[in-house]
Amino acid sequence: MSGGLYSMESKEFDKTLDLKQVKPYGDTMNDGKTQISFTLPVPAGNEAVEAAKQLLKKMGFENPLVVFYKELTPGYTFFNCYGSCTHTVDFTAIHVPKVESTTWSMDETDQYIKENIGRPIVVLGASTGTDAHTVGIDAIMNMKGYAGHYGLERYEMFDALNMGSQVLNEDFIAKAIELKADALLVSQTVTQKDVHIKNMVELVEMLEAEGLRDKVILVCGGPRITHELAKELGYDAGFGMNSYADDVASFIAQEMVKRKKK
Ligand code: B12
Repeated sequence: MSGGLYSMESKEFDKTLDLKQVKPYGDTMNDGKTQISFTLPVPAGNEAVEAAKQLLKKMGFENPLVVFYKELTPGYTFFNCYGSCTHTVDFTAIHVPKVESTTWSMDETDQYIKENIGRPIVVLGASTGTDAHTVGIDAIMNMKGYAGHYGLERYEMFDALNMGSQVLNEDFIAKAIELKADALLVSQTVTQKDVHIKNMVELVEMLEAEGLRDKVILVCGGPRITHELAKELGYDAGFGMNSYADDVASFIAQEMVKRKKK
């Protein structure tokens, strides 16, 4: 739903909504009610509950409540809490860079490729570096797809190869050269110690060294990937959570045609 439509509907629903000062709500608009969970490295007990409440206050929550706690393992306690958020954000001032393409259905994209490119687009994907997570790249590429969206292998006009996980950048590039890939799809899930950034930058540098960077459409994705980060790192597009094969397929097809026209 677009921000504009959302604001109009919400304003009709509740006249006290001010999009310049938005905060969470649970029961009535602007009550700030928030659920939050975390683990503290302390044993369960009254002191632990008090520590959780004091932290909630420091986080800007009024009326902190611990509604559930459990010692997970000796010395580590998990908490479920509620509190009223005292902070607000200006929703009207938010601008998030997004991939600029129109998302079509599988049939529409296939038809567009037939009419404008005239051959299947070769796409190579992998979860690269040391990253062992495959579910994200499978969701985008596998025949059966994800959440009701068929993956690229299902498309008539995509030749898609999914190399799986823990694929080294050099092996990824070697396969891209062998297949004459038009587009490369990189999935990154682990972001600890910024390992995803190092890995993604290394790929760009290696592609540049091979003289390949401008010859391929380079796309990355993952739960903590944004389009803004992708562009910063030298990628053509970045897709985060709630993205599907339809989004990526449409982007690649439209981008290829755009480049052909240049
Ligand atoms: C399943 C899972 C695992 C499984 C993975 C099995 C497999 N075959 O993939 C196993 C148990 C092996 C595992 C291992 C580890 N995991 Co793990 N894992 C998860 C878990 C529970 C779910 C991830 C998932 O499958 N999501 C579902 C998919 C569909 O969502 P997605 O990946 O976001 O993909 C979507 C989008 O992001 C996007 N997308 C993704 N990739 C791409 C690529 C492109 C090109 C495009 C366009 C789009 C796109 O499209 C998808 C569909 O919408 C998450 C926690 C969570 N709930 O998210 C932790 C989590 C990701 N794991 C985590 C960690 C730390 C690890 C380990 C390092 C743990 C350890 N210390 O050993 C190891 C990894 C070791 C390694 N070398 O990588 C952390 C990562 C923290 C961080 N910020 O780095 C998480 C967040 C758990 C946590 N809260 O700590 N894990």
